[in-house]
Amino acid sequence: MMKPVSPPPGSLLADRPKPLLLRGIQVWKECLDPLRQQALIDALRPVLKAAPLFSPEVPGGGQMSVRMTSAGQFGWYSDAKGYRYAERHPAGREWPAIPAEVLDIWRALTGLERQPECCLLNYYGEGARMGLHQDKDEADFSFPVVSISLGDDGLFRIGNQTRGGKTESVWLSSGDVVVMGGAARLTYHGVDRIRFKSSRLLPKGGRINLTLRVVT
Ligand SMILES: O=C(O)CCC(=O)C(=O)O
Repeated sequence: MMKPVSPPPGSLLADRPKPLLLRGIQVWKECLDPLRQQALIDALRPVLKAAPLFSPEVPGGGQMSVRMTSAGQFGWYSDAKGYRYAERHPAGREWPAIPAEVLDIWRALTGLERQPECCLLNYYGEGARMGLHQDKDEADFSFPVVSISLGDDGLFRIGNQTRGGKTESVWLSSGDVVVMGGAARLTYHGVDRIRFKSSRLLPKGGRINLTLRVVT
């Protein structure tokens, strides 16, 4: 199991309660205060301008209900040919850099020098969901995945290391951060639904999830 980092005084995690541990997944409730959440939204605005959201196709046909974009050296991408990382946005431009405010959270939660190469931004509008899946398009599973929730509440479902079996769920609220590392790195997970307009962080409602991953 990946041990939670010990926060130095004054750091992002100082005075925060210890994370919940659900099947080895760390759930840091209320990790980011409202000011930090707003600073993240402000930092994401230029990312969304440079790399607008798109609706990825899924290999079996159809489109995901979640709209996506990325920042970093690689963006996560899906179309009829399959799931993969791409060096460019579908419109042809390189992905914008990952904002420093986001990298600070990665560093505080993982204690790693190595930086993530992809910050996938998922936007859940009303009715959007994400089915149970593993994050396994990366080269090295010894690096954790860090996942930041902003905006409306989302019902996060946690499964097992293989498909099927019993699952358990937890509501993720704005400012919560999830770390999937160690033996929990390949745990199946997904988002069943959001509580649309449960938060006022995003003026038009919805949920943003930032998923940080080392890719190569
Ligand atoms: O939205 C979330 O909380 C999870 C996102 C996710 O599972 C993914 O991008 O792989």
